[in-house]
Amino acid sequence: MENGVKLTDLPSQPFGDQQPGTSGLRKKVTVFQQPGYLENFVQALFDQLHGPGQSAAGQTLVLGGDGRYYNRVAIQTLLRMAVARGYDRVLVGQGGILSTPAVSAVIRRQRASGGIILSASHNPGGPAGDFGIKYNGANGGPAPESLTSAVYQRTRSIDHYLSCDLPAVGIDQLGSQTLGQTVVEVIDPVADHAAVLRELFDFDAIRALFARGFRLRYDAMWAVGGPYARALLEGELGAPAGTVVHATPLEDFGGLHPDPNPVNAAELVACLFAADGPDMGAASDGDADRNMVLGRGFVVAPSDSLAVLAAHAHLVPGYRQGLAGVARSMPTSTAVDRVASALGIPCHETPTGWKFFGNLLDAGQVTLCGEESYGTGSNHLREKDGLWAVLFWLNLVAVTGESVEQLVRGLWRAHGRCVYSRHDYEAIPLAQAERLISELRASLPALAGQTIAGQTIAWADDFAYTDPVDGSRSERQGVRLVLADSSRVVLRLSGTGTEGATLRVYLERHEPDPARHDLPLQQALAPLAALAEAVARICHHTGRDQPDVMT
Ligand code: G16
Repeated sequence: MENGVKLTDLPSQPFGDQQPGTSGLRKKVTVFQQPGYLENFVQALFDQLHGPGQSAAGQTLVLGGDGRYYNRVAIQTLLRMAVARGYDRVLVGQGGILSTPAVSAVIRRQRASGGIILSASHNPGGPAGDFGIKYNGANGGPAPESLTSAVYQRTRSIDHYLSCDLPAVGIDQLGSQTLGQTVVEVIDPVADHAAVLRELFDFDAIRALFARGFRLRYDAMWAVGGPYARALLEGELGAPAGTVVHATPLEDFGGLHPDPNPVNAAELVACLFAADGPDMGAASDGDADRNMVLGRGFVVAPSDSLAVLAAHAHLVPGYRQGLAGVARSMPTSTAVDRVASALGIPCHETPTGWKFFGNLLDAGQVTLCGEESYGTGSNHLREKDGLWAVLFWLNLVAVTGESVEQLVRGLWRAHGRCVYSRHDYEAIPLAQAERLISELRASLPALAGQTIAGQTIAWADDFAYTDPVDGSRSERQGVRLVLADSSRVVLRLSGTGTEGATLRVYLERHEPDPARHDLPLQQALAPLAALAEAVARICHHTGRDQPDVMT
């Protein structure tokens, strides 16, 4: 065929489940290594975007990933398929590297038609680890559910894919090459993202902060955030060399779990709690969209982080005009709701998954958004953005003269503390998890008014969301048990795991009394944990009497 374009048959048995989860298709590397597996998904995606077998002429595709094992192989597969489809341009990050926020930045600044992100986010990498693929549209944000489910349907019916014979395409040197109808451009992974961030923050104030001796430790967790953080923090803002640690993206993330929470980033936490530790700590995940922020001897809860950023946004150049509104995922604590109500701006509650913020951001209804799962972002992109959050905190520390801890304590003083914790039960056999959730759902209608484990439930439901912009409806997004004083327990199954099911139990209680703000977290939340156990019978269904992770 023309330009070496060829049709290759796919195995006659459809691949197992290629249904995307909360954030794209995530599976073990070994699943992706099956011949035709990645091709099947990409063919279905391209068919859905351009019409079955139709050309992508006139379109620009952005391509990159977090550098994990299989990234380079997958990039070559995708280049062959994109060239065969006749894309005008493919912009690929040098070395196959682009963080998730960087893909969003490149799509928007280069006016691309969309982008493909190769990442399993915070999941471990390496030959025995996870891999993933996700499509973002022209707004720079994750594809909506309507597209991902259409792609999934198509993965089940196609029997061939379109590719072409190409020698391995060089992706390590910047520059352009023409392959068939397509110009493949190897781009600097950092440039567009850095340009977006430069427009938002007071770099002079942050530079002056570092010049005064302020010490930051940024742990990139051997993942893709390293090059971005180094370029801006050490390269432009004058932070001393060595501020960014674990900065080189490794294919297996050094064998660690690149998920920035106090459990996985224990070394960073220890540094911040050591005598003479740095003033601030931060970490980002595998694809650098998540962030964790710490003060000296102080861990900032993600829900509090969102609330602090919202409360002080007017102090940052990019948000000087104020916020149109804020949004949080349903399980995220209500700290930001309290700030929004004080500011007199709307606060939207969406299902878990960044894609649900997209319409609100596009319609100008919200400026900042965030999630309990260590994600924060704004209308500057359509992805959460780890480095953005760290720069926001640095900007606030620089212009208020307050420490990270003082900023959070200020939030608690003004609005009370939303005492909050998430309990994860990992790798539960699927059938057990499904039985637990279906029994829980069945029990919901009878729960209101009942006193269980000493707690009286005011109301209970399974969260459903109607998108205010396009009217689309998402049901069964998490069970909520709410008490009269607004304390709540939320239970849902994770959409990002690759082994069995992960049950997440979110506990929240509002504490107005400053004298009680420092009570040990799990102790303060123990009555709610007992309620979760009594209602959902976690131990009965799973045999577990303790969560695997508490954050
Ligand atoms: C993804 C989504 C996030 C969401 C998280 C939830 O994060 O992008 O918006 O909060 O999943 O994960 P789970 O369903 O496991 O609770 P990421 O960073 O994995 O892309």
